[in-house]
Amino acid sequence: MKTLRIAFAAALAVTSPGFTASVWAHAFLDHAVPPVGSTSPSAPGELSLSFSEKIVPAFSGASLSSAAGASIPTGQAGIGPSDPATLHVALGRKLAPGTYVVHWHVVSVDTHRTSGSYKFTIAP
Ligand SMILES: [Cu+2]
Repeated sequence: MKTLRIAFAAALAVTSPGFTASVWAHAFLDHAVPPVGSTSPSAPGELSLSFSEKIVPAFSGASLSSAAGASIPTGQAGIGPSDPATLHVALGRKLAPGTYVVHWHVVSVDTHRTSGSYKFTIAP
């Protein structure tokens, strides 16, 4: 009986810290400009995506499409020198009113890959 209890405690000690570390280390989208799900009267000059962890720019990027799925050309995604957790994507020309979808994929500095998408709308 005593042996069993010790084995159980040892298993808990091994698995719990590892599980916590892997959950906390991934980069998830924290906030964006234009904001996730927002409707804005003016077209943005760039997209800005701020993540929960520092990201590796060489393996991170974002693309833009219309709500119908048509690809919209953008500039190269990059990070600024002052904030390695924020991805900036320049927009070449002014976006027409409508709903847009941003697809992002990033690799955080711990080498884990995450991706996602969100919408924003420019009001007519
Ligand atoms: Cu991670």
